[in-house]
Amino acid sequence: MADVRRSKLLSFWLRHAPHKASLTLDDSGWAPTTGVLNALSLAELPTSLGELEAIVATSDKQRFELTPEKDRIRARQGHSVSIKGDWPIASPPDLLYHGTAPQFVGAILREGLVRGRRHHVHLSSTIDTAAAVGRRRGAPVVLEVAARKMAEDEFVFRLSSNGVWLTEHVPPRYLRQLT
Ligand code: HQG
Repeated sequence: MADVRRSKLLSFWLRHAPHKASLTLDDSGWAPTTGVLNALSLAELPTSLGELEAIVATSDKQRFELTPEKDRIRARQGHSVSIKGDWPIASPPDLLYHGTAPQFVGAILREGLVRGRRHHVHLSSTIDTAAAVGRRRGAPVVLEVAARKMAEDEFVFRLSSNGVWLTEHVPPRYLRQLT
């Protein structure tokens, strides 16, 4: 599916490697739409603005957003490149969830959830979504995060506009393995 290829390329460029598409992201992660369309064309995936709008609108996880003027585009979260971001600080529910793979659980329960190359650890508001994230790597393991307790202990949570909860580190004392 060409749209999946386009979507994967957009994720790669807008989260991790804008230089590969000769793009420069601003502090909030925005890139010029014309630059992205040019890069798609150079990647032999010529795309009209209308097609790009459709990819943004139909992305299953609502990964991208366009400005109302459609002159800029960005990934809503998931970056490893250095941007400031403008994800609003938000007050989390009692519990959030993280889906992962069995081989990571030992390390996670020892050192907590770490963000690795990304800006944040990604948490989901439902067990089902967390299980789907974990399933990308095989049989999923779901961890419950005592998010409200963390917030009470001064950990900062942010909420991306596609509903992913973001925080920098979850120490093991706030984690409980569910599956
Ligand atoms: C694991 C997808 C060992 C962590 C999804 C995860 C998500 C540790 C992996 C988004 C660890 C990082 C992000 C520790 C964490 N020791 N392993 N201490 N702490 N890990 O891909 O959360 O389709 O960077 O459990 O839907 O899996 O790309 O993060 O397994 O929202 O839009 O290290 O990516 O969205 O992997 O997924 P990732 P993630 P997209």
